[in-house]
Amino acid sequence: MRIREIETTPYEDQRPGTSGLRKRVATFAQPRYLENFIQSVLDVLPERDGATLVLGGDGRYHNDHAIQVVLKMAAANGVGRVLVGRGGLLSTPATSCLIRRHSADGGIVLSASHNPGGPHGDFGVKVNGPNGGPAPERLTEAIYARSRAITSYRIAEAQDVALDRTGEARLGKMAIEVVDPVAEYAALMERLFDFDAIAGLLRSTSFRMRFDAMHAVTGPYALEILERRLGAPPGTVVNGTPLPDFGGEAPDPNRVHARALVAHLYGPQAPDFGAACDGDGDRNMILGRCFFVSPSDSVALLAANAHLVPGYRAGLAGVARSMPTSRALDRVAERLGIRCYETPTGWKHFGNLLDAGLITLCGEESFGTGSSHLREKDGLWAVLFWLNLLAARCEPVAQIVRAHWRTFGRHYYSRHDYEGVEPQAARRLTEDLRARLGDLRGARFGEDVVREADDFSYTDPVDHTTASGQGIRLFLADGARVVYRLSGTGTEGATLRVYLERFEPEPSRQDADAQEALADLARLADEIAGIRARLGREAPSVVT
Ligand code: VG1
Ligand code: CO
Repeated sequence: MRIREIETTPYEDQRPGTSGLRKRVATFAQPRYLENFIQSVLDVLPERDGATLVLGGDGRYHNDHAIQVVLKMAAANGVGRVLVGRGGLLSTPATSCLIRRHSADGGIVLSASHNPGGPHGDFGVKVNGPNGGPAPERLTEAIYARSRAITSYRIAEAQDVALDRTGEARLGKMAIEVVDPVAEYAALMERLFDFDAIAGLLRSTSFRMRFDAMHAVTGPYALEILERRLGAPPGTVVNGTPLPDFGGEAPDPNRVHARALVAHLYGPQAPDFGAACDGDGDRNMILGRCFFVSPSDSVALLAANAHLVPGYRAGLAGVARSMPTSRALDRVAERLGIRCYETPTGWKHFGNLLDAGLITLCGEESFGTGSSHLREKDGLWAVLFWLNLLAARCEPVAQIVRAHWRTFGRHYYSRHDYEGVEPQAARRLTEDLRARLGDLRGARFGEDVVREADDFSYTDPVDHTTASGQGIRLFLADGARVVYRLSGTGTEGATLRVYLERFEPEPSRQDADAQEALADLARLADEIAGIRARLGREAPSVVT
């Protein structure tokens, strides 16, 4: 095998965001763009020579090409062994699972997650460490620094590796193992959940569900686990074949992008349970018949009911949520007598807490839920957790959630996204808020009083690294909260996220529509920050 060393010059824009490097396909398709980034990743791997890596992607456009580039570059850079998913496919959680089970040194997921795919869509590269989790900031910053100084990359001159069948192959000295993308992940799920009870539920005539894979990576996983192993009727999984453009939709499991599933769950033929996952399989949306479960409620409810699930019967060490996620989880933690950590947005911040055994369950408002079983959020895991609860409690989804609200109170919650806005205007909006924090404390707006205002910063209790500037928080005197934050995963313009939360302890007032219950708060958030005026938008582009 001949190794070529190819001269290159740096691209200036290869700083990973909240979750890897995400750009338009056209950006990734520029000469040497992907190669520069992959060489930078390989250069900062602590133990590159003879290392074992796990490699896969969500099947989006450019996946096939990029996976061959990564394999050839890994071989040229002395990597010892690569486990790659058959067909180049691996969900993000399955990658995490394989890294851990094979004690690999890290992994690479080719995905832009819930962002649209296809030739005009997005592509991305996520890098994971030896614990199976997203690379921590010091690693992504090292990759970025390297990408700005790069002068050459190494690549093997070789034929493409056949990935359509499981088995062993070689590229020079490097061993390649093409693995079934589903098998080890499915085995892990069988150890965590009561598959007999779930199978009983799915096979009974009185229960029906629909799982929407959104033409993305969870199709093969859901077909194997839900239909083959658990015996759900054929057709339970819809859109189960991964497509390079996800059928033209953003594979984002929320009420906007998973419209068809939502319409089905609210329609005349509505089944009892509905769920969807995102492009790379780490997000989940949970629906009951005519009922939407807010992700912030979902993680709180899983924590409160974890004792019903075999893998969590021993109890929870602690829990964690990202800062903008509602405080529903905090109330459950209080009741359970365990700690609830509050971290910045992005799964990488849960890694140390999980590794140190400080937490067992964690979640984000952005449809992400997970646990210590691996180091990524895990969409199908959340779906199976819910199915296990439904089997154990024999109650409809809506009834379970309402009972939870009665016990713990309801946190009305919504996120309003202003996507693709002018970056400078968005930056200025948050900078101005930051500059006004002192004035905002104690300020009165009509009936509302701002009790506290700050810019969230976090010190990791394990390695004591700090992350600052993680979002502007306004706490109102009546207990409501508004958070403003700029997205770190977009590829065009900037996205302002406004997170709204209001607590309602009184059961007779817990059944309102969330948008109605939060309308005043949304107006206040606009009034304080001047969103409409500054961004030139009348309304958010996505409401979840
Ligand atoms: C978004 C979400 C965040 C999530 C991240 C990656 O980040 O808000 O909670 O962890 O996406 O998810 P941001 O910076 O755009 O708000 V995934 O499924 O795209 O890996
Ligand atoms: Co994702």
